[in-house]
Amino acid sequence: MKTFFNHLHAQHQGQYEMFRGALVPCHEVPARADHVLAELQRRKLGEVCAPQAFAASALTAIHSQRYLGFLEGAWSEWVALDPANATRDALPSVWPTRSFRTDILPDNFAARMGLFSFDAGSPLTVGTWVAARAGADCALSAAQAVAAGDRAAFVLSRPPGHHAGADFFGGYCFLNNAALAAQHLRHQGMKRVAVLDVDYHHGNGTQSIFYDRPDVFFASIHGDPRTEYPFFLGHADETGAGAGEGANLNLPLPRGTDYGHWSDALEVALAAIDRFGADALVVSLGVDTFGGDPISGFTLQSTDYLRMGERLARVGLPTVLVFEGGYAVAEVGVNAVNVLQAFA
Ligand code: Q9C
Ligand code: ZN
Repeated sequence: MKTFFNHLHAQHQGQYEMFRGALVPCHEVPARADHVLAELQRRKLGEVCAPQAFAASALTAIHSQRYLGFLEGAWSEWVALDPANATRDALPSVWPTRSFRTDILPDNFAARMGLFSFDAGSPLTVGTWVAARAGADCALSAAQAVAAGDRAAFVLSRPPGHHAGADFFGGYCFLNNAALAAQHLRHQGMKRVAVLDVDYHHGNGTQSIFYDRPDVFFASIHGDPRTEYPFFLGHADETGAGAGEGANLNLPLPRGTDYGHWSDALEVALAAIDRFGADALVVSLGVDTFGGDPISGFTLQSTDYLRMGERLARVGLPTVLVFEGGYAVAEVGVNAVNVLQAFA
């Protein structure tokens, strides 16, 4: 299995995120991807490939033009406000909630940060655009390889993507790599694509992007949003809208869930994907379901990721696996690569 990787991921290096009234060190750090790469190389699993450079039209297939324009220029705007900002991360602090207008783009930078985001935990830094853009190229390249006949491909990119919507960032995510891969598979002729999100957190961005579409099925197994981030989406009664009715499946589980119960939900998701009749599969592969994860609540063990990978391979579909969350930094390489090794 090819891995699409670009060293530019490390250009996205947030210093802090807002947590309980304080700025605390970021969980989503460059070392995460470096540990996965090191473990892949240690086990000699497949070839590590640089991505191809895709045109902007591949991004506008998923994200709005005004959001992409904002993201690309955001760092220069931030530094133009005050040269001292060059040493600080940009975080939003004001949002247009219910009753506010989102159709008028404010001139004020802080207002646009809020318009295009949903939390204060996702710092925008000097290298965020470059890293996210290279990560998107990795996702598109993996989809290209699978559309051309590869059995599977792995996207090893940062920042992660599944919380990012068509026109917003949040949850450490800026460009939705899984959605870009799914859309590219569609563009390359796959008629029906399923996205299976196994990250601990509900993939609200991916769900919202495909919610009214009948050609992309979204299934997610995650911590119940009643108690878990991102809180405001991911309930079991969200089944799709309009032409997409029936093409969305959420399987929320309580804190403390172990692999035995988690894998029961996996069987439910895979049965639905089978009924949907997908031609290809995109897996949002977060390993923050690990018992040792510092911000999550499931109790999967490292060997469980071998069982997960083996089961995903048995689906038998051409598959793009996209790295998402996983914050137990010392174990993230072993856990993610266990999935890939068992899959292969
Ligand atoms: N201080 C992904 O796994 N913050 N994103 C939780 C911890 C948000 C997770 C609070 C977690 C986002 C891709
Ligand atoms: Zn997560």
